[in-house]
Amino acid sequence: MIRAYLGLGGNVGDRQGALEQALSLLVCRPGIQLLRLSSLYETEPVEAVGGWFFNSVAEVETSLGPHELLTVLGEVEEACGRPRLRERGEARMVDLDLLLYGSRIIAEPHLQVPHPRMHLRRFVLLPLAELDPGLVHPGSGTRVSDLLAHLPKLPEVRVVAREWFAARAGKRSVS
Ligand code: PH2
Ligand code: MG
Ligand code: MG
Repeated sequence: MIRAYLGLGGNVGDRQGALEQALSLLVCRPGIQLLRLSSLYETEPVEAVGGWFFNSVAEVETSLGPHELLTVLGEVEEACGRPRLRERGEARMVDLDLLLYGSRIIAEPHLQVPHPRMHLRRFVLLPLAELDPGLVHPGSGTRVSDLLAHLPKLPEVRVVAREWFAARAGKRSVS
């Protein structure tokens, strides 16, 4: 079993609903267990078209290999309404990024782990540091909390909700 970290984001429509749908689909898939989920953040777009994003980071345990996991993320994105063919930076319902796969470093045309821009992005590092500030970024050997400390405070990243997925799922089940 490998511990992996996934970046969740979206800036179209019901942003929280879309991320909840993606998580619900992910946890149904064999070989993926959700261990922890960061708070939900509202974040200023970085080199992207459209409005502010909702972002979060999920810590999962998986028996899937990195390529299989990437395929599942693409399938869940598609099931949530995101087209397979897409342009970089376009507005999107759901974007699921493989940030870290254990301490593996993978540099292939279609799979780069750690995610090649994660160390530059506050909307990734803040939720990740919330889960595990001492986690070491395998590319640079630097702790996530140290990477975060060296980033500027802008573009803005602000907490929207702490217990968002379990809370809404719980409410749904009693209503
Ligand atoms: N994702 C991008 C590009 N820019 N900006 C924010 N705030 N959040 C994102 O998830 C995001 C972005 C590419 O996937
Ligand atoms: Mg992305
Ligand atoms: Mg992506």
